[in-house]
Amino acid sequence: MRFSTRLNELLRIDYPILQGGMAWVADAQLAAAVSNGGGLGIIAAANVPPEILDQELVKIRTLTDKPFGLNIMLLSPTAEDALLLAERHKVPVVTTGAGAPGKIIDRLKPSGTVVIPVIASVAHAKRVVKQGADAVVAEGSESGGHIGETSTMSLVPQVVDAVSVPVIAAGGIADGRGIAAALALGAEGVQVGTRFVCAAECTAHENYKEMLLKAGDRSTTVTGRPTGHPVRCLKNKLSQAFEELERTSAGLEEFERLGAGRLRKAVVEGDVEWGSVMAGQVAGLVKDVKPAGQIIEEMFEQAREVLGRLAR
Ligand code: TUI
Repeated sequence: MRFSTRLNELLRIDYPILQGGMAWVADAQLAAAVSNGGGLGIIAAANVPPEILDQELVKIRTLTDKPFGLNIMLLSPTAEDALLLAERHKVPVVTTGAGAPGKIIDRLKPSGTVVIPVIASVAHAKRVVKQGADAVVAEGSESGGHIGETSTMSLVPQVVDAVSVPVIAAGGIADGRGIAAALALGAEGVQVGTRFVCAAECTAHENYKEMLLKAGDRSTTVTGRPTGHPVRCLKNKLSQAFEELERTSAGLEEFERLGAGRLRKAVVEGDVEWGSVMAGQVAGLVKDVKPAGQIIEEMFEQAREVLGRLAR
């Protein structure tokens, strides 16, 4: 059953849920499964070579006729290529992360592309809305991957008070209770990453999924703070090596050398000891692998139950 906020109209979806643009994880297969399940599936451009991303954008149209998105990671050297591909393929929705999306908004808005920056502070939210963003994802520090400093519980209501476009809450949401909480904070939708890594359609390595299924409430840590790009991931040998670098106040080159290629190593090769197993603090809530459509249905069913109980 449909669950409606302003986002449903903006994105032409049945459930106000976006799948996070997870580098190496969010491909056409996962994104199509989420879109077919009534949410907004998102392909991650990340550092994907343009010719491969081009193929993914062709592929998703063969897998779904529903709207979908492309996430452009602004730190990436391939961000400009991703922007060109978004234009060429007339991607309905573009989300951005890890930087200032002014240029992306300028280039994509005239053609009617919905642009939704992921932000981690009130100042950044205000700036992108002034630049023409259609909505914002307010991403709290519970999230996996590259994070800001403020938790979802504190960030979302402050962003809601600061802007008039729809706010999508991200970070710490893996079930219907999280959706209900996000709505209570004033969000009109949610973005979910970690839970969808254990979608049946997700092509991440089995070892990555296994490690997530075994994770608990204290399984994640944040590495790389000295680089200015802190990253939340599951604790393993790599995160311990990063902690050692921090203790010895190593130079930035040493962080870069240790970090290079680590996400691919975990997601594609399944090296969950020495790869970067990015995941949010809700890792401990992920207990099974099931189809993305079922994950969405069950999340909104539970949200409805919780909201009904609270209303009584
Ligand atoms: O971007 C993400 N999450 C990511 S990107 C990523 S790949 C990566 N790997 C290693 C190092 C860095 C990235 C894995 N996960 N989320 C969106 C997000 N954006 N989180 C935080 C921000 C952010 C931070 C600072 C956005 C803007 C910003 O400052 C821009 C400004 O102009 O103030």
